Amino acid sequence: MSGHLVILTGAGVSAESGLGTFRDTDGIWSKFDWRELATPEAFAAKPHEVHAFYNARRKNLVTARPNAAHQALAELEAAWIARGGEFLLVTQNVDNLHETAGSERLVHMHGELSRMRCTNCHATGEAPKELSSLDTCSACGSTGTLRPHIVWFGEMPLQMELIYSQLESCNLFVSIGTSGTVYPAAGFSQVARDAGARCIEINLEETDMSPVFHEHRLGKASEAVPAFVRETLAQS
Ligand code: BV8
Repeated sequence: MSGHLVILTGAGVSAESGLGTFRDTDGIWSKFDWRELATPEAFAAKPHEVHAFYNARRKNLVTARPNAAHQALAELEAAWIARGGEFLLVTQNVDNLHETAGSERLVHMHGELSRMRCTNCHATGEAPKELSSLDTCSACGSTGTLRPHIVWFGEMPLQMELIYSQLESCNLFVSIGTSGTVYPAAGFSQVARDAGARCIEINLEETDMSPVFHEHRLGKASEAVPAFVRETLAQS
């Protein structure tokens, strides 16, 4: 077992850590309208409401802990690299549970709840508990230019060149806990499959992207991911 492994995670991997998913029955977008809170237009129109939405979600990070799925993925990364393999974990999640569990080869393609960005000088930094439009950027001194370092709808996700180069050269692609609804992430499985990778989907239920995958493992991430990692590492 080695080769080039790319993993994509979504909100389902953090569900059992108590952080909400987006499109499940009681998901975040069933309570909030993403058009009003997760677009640059919304931030321009109502910065206070958007800051409040992200400040409330950032607060949840204080008590959230990685679950067995996050731990297993960190172990997989260490073992895979120790055996000479190539590894990248791409997450759509904006929480910090993968890095807290020890994942290092990690890309947050939709940004990070714990960080902020200045729209004037583009410097990023650790966000305070309560970020607001009254705050001043410590890098350039401008006030009212700090925003959550989050990729909103209509904005280009981060590190896309790196992600596509990894997808086009991997031989194993594993998608975990994502509904496969949001692009470009939803298209990653097809890119990997077209490049000849074996594609595995681990999720609570089938998704719109399920037909693209060679193998499906239905179950809760905290159970299905550790089982997958054990099996994968046993195929030494
Ligand atoms: C872009 C940050 C172009 C915010 C997010 C029509 C209109 C408008 C836009 C579009 C459109 N058609 C296409 C688009 C583009 C749009 C898009 O795809 N929209 C969708 C809704 C159709 N995409 C974009 O706008 C992207 N940007 O296209 O830019 C561009 C081009 C050039 C130049 C500039 C720009 C940007 C997308 C990023 C948006 N930001 N989040 C925030 O977090 O507040 S998206 C949001 O959805 C989250 O980031 C989340 O990560 C992401 C995906 O959701 P999932 O992680 O999959 O979560 P979900 O709840 O959906 O599913 C959870 C799954 O887990 C379920 O399947 C469930 O069964 C499973 N599960 C639950 N519990 C468990 C479990 N599995 C295992 N175990 C469990 N215990």
